[in-house]
Amino acid sequence: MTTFETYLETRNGTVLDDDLVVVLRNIAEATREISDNLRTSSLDGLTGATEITNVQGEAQKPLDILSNEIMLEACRKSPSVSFAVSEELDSEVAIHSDGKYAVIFDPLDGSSNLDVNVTVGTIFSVIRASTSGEILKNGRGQLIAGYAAYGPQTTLVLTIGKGVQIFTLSADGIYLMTSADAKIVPEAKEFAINAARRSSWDDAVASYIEDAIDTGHNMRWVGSMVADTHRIFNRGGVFLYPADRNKPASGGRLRLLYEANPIGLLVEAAGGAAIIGTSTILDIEPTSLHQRVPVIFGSKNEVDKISAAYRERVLDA
Ligand code: P6P
Repeated sequence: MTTFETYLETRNGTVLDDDLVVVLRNIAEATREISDNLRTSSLDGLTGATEITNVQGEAQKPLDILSNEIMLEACRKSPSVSFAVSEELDSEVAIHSDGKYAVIFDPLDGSSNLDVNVTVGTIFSVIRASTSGEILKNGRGQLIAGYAAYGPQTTLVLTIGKGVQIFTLSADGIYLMTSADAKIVPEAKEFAINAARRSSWDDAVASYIEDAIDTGHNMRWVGSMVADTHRIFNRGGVFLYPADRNKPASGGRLRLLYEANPIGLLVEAAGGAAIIGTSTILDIEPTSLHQRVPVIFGSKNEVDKISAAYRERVLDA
């Protein structure tokens, strides 16, 4: 099996520059360290919540803080990193004044699942940015995007510009390639949505879900986007976190820069689709670091049905 180090040496046939190889190696090392800390968190007093509320208005978990620090350390160890943007921090953090890449991440997504031992993940994205003014660029400017899923296995899923590769962490702490070119099947009969929020769905989503149920689709909702995403990579399906029709200005729950964009790039690189409605996630021009957007992604044929439903409503309006 190909090791992650061999993958870095060959760059998977892309032109990834040496500086980005260093960044990616340090991010992968950070995910290994986060994985190690998760495995014994109940033994190390790293469960529960702190008294600290983050910029999202959420109570930080000890592992949120620890994972954030581990990712920041990965950035500091990478001389070419100019800034770090984290879900846990109000604004970008200056790392190296002569850096040319920004690392954007959600250090521990789904952390509300930690105490119940459900899969959580780290989501990351790397863009070219020498100044803070260059950070807000659309998702098609991402040079690297990926996530680590901390579940029964620890898996690293990433794209460096040529398809999607999946690595599994071995017992001795080495990422081994388990898929050289992961694809999302275009058809699937499974959707992921929080059905408790049905009253907030717009008509396009409501009609898609109603049709899906009528045609025998199954539902899965983990409450951890990385876990739902990894299932879609494994067997297809569609994930929906639409905007609240009663609070359209809220944009939805998920964040553009460090959740929707990296997942969107991975999904498109694997032959899937990722939209907010009638437009694609990767073409949204960001206006703020913690901007929230509606998120619908997965099997292309399913996402196309939803996009068509949105277009119909725009035409009917
Ligand atoms: P809800 C986790 O907090 C998260 O950001 C995603 O990982 C997950 O898909 C979603 O929120 C769950 O949201 O409203 O079902 O709790």
